[in-house]
Amino acid sequence: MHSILLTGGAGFIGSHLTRLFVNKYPNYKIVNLDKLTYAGNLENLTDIEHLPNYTFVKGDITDLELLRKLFKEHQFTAVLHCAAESHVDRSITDPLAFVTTNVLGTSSLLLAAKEYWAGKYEGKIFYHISTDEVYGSLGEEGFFTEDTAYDPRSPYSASKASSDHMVRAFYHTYQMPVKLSNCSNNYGPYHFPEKLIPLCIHNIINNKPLPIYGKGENVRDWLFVEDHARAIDVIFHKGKIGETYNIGGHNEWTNIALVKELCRQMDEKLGREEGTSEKLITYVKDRAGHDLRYAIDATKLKDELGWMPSLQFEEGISKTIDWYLQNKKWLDDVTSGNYQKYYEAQYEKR
Ligand code: NAD
Ligand code: TDX
Repeated sequence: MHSILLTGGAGFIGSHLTRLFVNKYPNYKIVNLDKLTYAGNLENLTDIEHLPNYTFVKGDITDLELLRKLFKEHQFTAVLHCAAESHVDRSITDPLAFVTTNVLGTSSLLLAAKEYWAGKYEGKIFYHISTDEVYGSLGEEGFFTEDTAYDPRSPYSASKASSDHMVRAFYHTYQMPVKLSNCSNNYGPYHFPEKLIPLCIHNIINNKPLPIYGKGENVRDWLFVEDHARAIDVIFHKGKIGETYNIGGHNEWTNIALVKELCRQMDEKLGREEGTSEKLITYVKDRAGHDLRYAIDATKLKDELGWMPSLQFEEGISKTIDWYLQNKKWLDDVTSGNYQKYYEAQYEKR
């Protein structure tokens, strides 16, 4: 039995995590605290919002008074901390927004939990969801393990690294019962179309250019989002207090190979002649400080807790494209309004 404060549940990964926990654990009470920034969307949760063990609260994780009030009201026994500013390109334009939410917000949550739990840590969990980007950039060889030294290189990854350090500082200094995981790139339904895969799906549907930064040779390790949520479930329930677990897909793709695979599958699904969508590929100016390669060694998670990815990439990406094709209204809704301004500022001037 848990009463859980889940932050950022209206975002991409948070909505999958909320859905998994609310459905799988009817005895748990899940309170989703989300500020509903451009990335938060309650449409992501319409299938579970009526369930009796789910409550939504609109609010900011930097609001310590609100956090104190919520801890008292709901007597939380656990925190699943997913809320963040998450897009590298936006962090290059507006780094302070990332420091505020990712560093100050995480520290405020830690403080509120520490005050409310007041040293009575039996059965309590503060789970911090983080990224592989904190480890920096790999060359052509090697993998990130849990012991790889931190070397963040973008304002986004530096803010996530800072938040990881604060979580570990609360463990060592105050014995806060923390767990952390660092995951590779996720993909799947409800992914906001500022990120590579949903952006390209959106642009292929609309016959718009597919912007590839630099030469498209950067490598990412892609994991289906539901597999990430399953890994968090396993670590939440079976992982050791004070430990970090890397989560990855064993699934490395250069950006250009990935986009060509998207084009191939979408031509087939849209009944377009083979090669039609590839013509939309457009090389644009590289991202500043663009990390070359991320790749996760998830051996610890497999050996200690038995988790492995369940989906092969070709199957996962096919499911993802189908979801976007069947949910054009979701895509149209999130790409109207402010999205247009973002898109123009990010791409038109390149
Ligand atoms: P997202 O941008 O889709 O969602 C973030 C959510 O947090 C949104 O619902 C937003 O409204 C909310 N939020 C933002 N600022 C807030 C604030 N101050 N207070 C309350 N809520 C706020 O992000 P995502 O891609 O789902 O990532 C979720 C977490 O997983 C992040 O911590 C991210 O660093 C981590 N992560 C993401 C990936 C990935 O590939 N997307 C990979 C590894 C780790
Ligand atoms: O238009 C684009 N063109 C392009 O070539 C975009 C948006 C991206 N790219 C490249 C940059 C990266 O090499 O594609 C790759 C993937 O880019 P993103 O989807 O922006 O993801 P990335 O920068 O790798 O970071 C993601 O993974 C780790 C998430 O956004 C983070 O939240 C997560 O922590």
